[in-house]
Amino acid sequence: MLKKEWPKHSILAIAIIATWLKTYITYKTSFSITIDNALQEFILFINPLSMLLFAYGISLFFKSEKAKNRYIVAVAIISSIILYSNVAFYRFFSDFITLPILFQTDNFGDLGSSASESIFLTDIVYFTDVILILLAIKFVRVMPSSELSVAAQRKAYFIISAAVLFFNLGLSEAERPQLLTRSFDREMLVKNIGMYNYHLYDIYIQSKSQAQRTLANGSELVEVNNYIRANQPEPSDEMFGAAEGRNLIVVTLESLQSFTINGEMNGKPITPFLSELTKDEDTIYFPNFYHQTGLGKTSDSEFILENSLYPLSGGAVFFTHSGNTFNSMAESLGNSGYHTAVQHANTKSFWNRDMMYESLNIDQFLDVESYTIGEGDAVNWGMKDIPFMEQSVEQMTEMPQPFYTRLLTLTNHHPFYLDEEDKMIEEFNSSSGTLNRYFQTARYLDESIEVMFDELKEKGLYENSIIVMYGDHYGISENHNEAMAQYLGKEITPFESAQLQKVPFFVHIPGYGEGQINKEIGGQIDIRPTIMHLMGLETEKDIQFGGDLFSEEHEEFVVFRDGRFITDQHVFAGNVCYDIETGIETDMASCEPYIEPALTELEYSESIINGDLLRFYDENNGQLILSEEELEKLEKERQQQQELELEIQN
Ligand code: GP9
Ligand code: MN
Repeated sequence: MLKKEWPKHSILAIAIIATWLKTYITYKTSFSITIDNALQEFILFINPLSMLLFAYGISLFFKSEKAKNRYIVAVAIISSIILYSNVAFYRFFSDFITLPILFQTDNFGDLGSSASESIFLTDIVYFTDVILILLAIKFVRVMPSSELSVAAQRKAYFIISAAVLFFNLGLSEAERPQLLTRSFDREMLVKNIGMYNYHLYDIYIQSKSQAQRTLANGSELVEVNNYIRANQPEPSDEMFGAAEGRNLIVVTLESLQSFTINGEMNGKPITPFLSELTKDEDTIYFPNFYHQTGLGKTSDSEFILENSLYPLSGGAVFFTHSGNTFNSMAESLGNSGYHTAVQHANTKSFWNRDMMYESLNIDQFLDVESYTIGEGDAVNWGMKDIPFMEQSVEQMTEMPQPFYTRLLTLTNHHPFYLDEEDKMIEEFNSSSGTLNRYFQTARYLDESIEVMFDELKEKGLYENSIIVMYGDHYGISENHNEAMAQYLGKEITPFESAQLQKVPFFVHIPGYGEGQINKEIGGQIDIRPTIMHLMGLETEKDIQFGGDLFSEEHEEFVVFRDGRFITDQHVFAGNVCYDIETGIETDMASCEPYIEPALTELEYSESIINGDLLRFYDENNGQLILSEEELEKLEKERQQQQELELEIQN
């Protein structure tokens, strides 16, 4: 027993400081959280504090010293378990835990085995604060409590706690505007509001979306349906059915941005094959085409392509809503007699694909198990694209025809590593190794596409197929702006950043003969209607936000997942309106009329996903599936509306 008597709330103070420091040290040692400046470091340092003050502070309401101490130990243990679970999870998945992941553990096929490999005896250090607190309780003698002004002290304590919370939130808001309302990634949240607050926030967001599904009913779809019916462009007569009955091969060009197409690096073409293809008589190439993905990256692009819905603002819809009802392109083609498949040499549970593909009604998923990856066939994330293409085309020869298959490439993926023998051009010479290597992996991806074309021809599949290729999302993030500016020879403004979201989109129809560069401004949301119409399938009854890029009526309005948008004349980015031709800032009034519609589209799409609303829709007849009461209610509303109109007329 220590001789000296310590102030009354010593145990509480020791607990707060111990857990606080432990959390910060864990941030620095067990996660790779990117810190760009001193303010970010400061926010990271203080962010555990607000929650700890509150959680430990509850102990002030306990009368007996014993109960108080027990409670403090309980808080220390629970917070340690939360932190440590994240550490173990991060070792394997480089991500923080989010609720849906906990409920979908069976999707993480490898979770069980990887968990045991991610846990070590020495991890006991993550419980250092618990041990310290137990020691303090045993050895520190605190002054007996005086009943004096306990309530007033408590009040002061919680006012200070609240002040700390608001100080933290204020700094985060300054550092990362709209952190809690706009798109985000988990690292950014942990970095700004801290691990403990992040979990509370996550619980809030997830239970909100669960509640939305439970409370949702078919009548919510009425407004969305009306909006969509009013905005669907008619298919183009000329292109409708241009590829009817053919096999459909869709290739996802991993991380490929449009600047690589017809682009050079140190005098060498980056994508010689694809660049040549833009001039081909059987190819329609869209240079003004944008990705619209969010946190779900590749999986978001797949989601948009299959459904022509926007992905979610928070989290990957492949993870959060894989149980929903969808009306995918695969389902429609399947109903028209197509065999549908995805070919991707990665583990099937990545991005929860195995689950989601069931919901999208994809017949066959050829995952890593279906490929033979020999010596030297893998690099970076897995199987190299060239052997992948060779084996994929071989697999196609086994598929029942006509088939619709999607090939997901992998080599041109961050961090863009490549074996010496596969480097066909030099590295770039900027300060960013990422950008420097990107040119080489993009060049390799290009080569693999040529291999695919050759193989298709050799296997006799080429003539009777249509090949569609699109870039899934950016490869070079804004972290590399300086290097990118060096390459492009211009400063990367928010306008340029938005323009860098352009990804290639190719439609290649062997024998078509009228190939062209089509300057129509469009986005991934338009892929579904465009392809479906080429395949001769009507989409007039489908719930989809995109439009056929070949249609005369197609509207040039591309909404990014984060609310930025492009029109035929303007780019709205960073809350500034730019002229699309010059990139010069213009009057906000020019963008103003589009701000609401952009958000409306995103919100409608979000409500469909969160409410799982397509379960209330029959795409065969375009009818809503409504209950008796909903029908009655709608009928009443309609009558009231009619009466109102009559009154106005009189
Ligand atoms: C992984 C591949 C890459 O299977 O789709 O995913 P990304 O990181 O680009 O979303
Ligand atoms: Mn990707």
